[in-house]
This record gives sequence, structure tokens and C-alpha cells, in this order.
Amino acid sequence: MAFETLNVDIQDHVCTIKLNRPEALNALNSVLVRELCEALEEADASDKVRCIILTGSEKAFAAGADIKEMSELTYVEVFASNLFASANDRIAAIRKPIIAAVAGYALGGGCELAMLCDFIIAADNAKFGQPEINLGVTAGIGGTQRLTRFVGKSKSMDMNLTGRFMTAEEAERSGLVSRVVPAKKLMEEATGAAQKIAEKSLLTAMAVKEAVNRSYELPLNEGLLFERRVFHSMFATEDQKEGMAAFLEKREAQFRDK
Ligand code: CO8
Repeated sequence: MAFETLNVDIQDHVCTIKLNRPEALNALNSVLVRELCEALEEADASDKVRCIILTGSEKAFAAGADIKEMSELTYVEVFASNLFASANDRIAAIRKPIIAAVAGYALGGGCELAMLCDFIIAADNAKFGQPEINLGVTAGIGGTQRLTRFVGKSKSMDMNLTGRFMTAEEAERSGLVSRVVPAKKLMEEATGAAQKIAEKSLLTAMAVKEAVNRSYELPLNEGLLFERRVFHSMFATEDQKEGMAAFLEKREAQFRDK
């Protein structure tokens, strides 16, 4: 499918979705949000895709929701349309792994979008922030919730109350991002990670994603029970037999997602 605000490229089972509204630092307007949900769902359903990378430009992953588009909305309109709720739910429902490759600004909805992905690889020029308070609003799809789980209450309050930006180095130190790389190496690093994931059993990768995400939702004993059930269920798959046989036979596993 062709998109107005995205470039989508599939190579070696990795689907790279690049946000493409350079004139507005990839601000998330309604067209982009709708197209992004469609592109992610298409990748999730495609046999050609085993891992997804979401990225922006060197200057901006995304500078937040489109302020021009939002500025005149009324309470009744945002409540009635449940603004951004469906995007949150549709992106959170993607079952294949998604890596956010973030360079430049990831602010407001941009930071929240990166946190909706499964992990974040940051360029050394990345800047994360929840500056919504400067616009007279709170964060809307995870900036006060997911960010607090990632970086703790004190830093989340600091980010949300002062609206200051966090550098890539601080974001890595705080647990928001998994790796920081030189900006020029960002896509090489993200693609390398995605290809590694694409080599695994997709069944297992999706099960890992479900189990890790449950750790944010459940108390520890319930999360451990969920993990154990998932772990036990993997023994019903051919990929478990293949993975363990390959180890014992000292060869590469050939997973078939069965
Ligand atoms: N919305 C609309 N346009 C934007 C946005 C935005 N969020 N950010 C930048 N732009 C536009 C600017 O208006 C400007 O356009 P023009 O040239 O036509 O005036 C162009 O992009 C370039 O921006 P700047 O000239 O400002 O570039 P600078 O390098 O000087 O500054 C900044 C870059 C610091 C990123 C600055 O643009 C900025 O502060 N942007 C706003 C950041 C912000 O407040 N983001 C939060 C928005 S609210 C939000 O995200 C609510 C979350 C809802 C969830 C959505 C999930 C899908």
C-alpha cells in the first residue's frame, strides 16, 4: 500500500516504517496516525515480515501530536472521538516485535510512540521529552504512565512537570532506551537487531513479547504464572524440538514457525 506520510520498505523479513512529514518534524497528524496503524497492521499480517522497525528522520523521530491540528479541538470533540485511544490500542495490539530507531526529537506523542514499541535504540543526538505541560495539557498516550514505569516516579515527574528534554545518554542510564549508537550507525544497528530477531522462531518471539509486556500489567506471582504457562506451551511446538535438537547437533536451527 502507498502512504502519504510514511515510507515502508521490506527487506530480509524486516519491515522498516519511516515517518515522513519532514516539514513538521514528523508531527503526528490524523493522516499519519491512521496510516501508521494501517502499515503496522499490514506488516503484522504479512508472511514476508518477521520484525518491524519504526523510525523517523535524522532530525526528528516525531515532535509530538500535530499541535496545529489539535489546537482548536473542544473537550466534547476529543472525548467523543476518544482522541488517540484507538491508535494506542491498535499499536499495542501488534504481535510482532517492533524496534523504535530514534534520532533527534522524540517529544510528547513521539516519545509515547517510541515507548509503545518493544524497545528503543537511540542515536546519540536523540532527545526525549514530555513537554505537553508547556501547551497547557498533560501527556495523552502513556507519557505519565509508561514513562514512569521505565524511568521511575522522580524522573517522570521531572520530565512531565518541567517539560525538559532527556539526552540519549540520560535515557540509556534511566532505562528508557536499550542502546545508544552514533547517529550514522542508527539504522545499521537497528537493522542488525531486527535481523537477529527475524532469524528466531516467530512463534517464540511473539510469546516473548506477550510475556515481557505482561510484566507491566500483572503482580509478580501472576506474571510468573503467565510466563510458566507460556514456557510450558512452547513444548507443543516443532520449533522447540528443532531449537534443542540443533543445539545438541551443533548446527544452526531452522525454525519453521510451527
Ligand atoms: N506539531 C505541529 N507542527 C510542529 C510540531 C508539532 N508537534 N513540532 C514542530 N512542528 C513544526 C513547526 O511548527 C515548524 O513548522 P513551520 O516551519 O511551518 O513553522 C517546523 O515543524 C519546524 O519546527 P521548529 O521551527 O519549531 O524547529 P526547531 O528546531 O526550532 O524546534 C522543537 C524543534 C524543539 C521540536 C520544536 O518544534 C517544538 O518544541 N515542537 C513541539 C514539541 C511539543 O510540544 N510536542 C508535544 C505535542 S502535544 C502531544 O504530543 C500530545 C500527545 C498526544 C498523543 C499522540 C499519539 C499518536
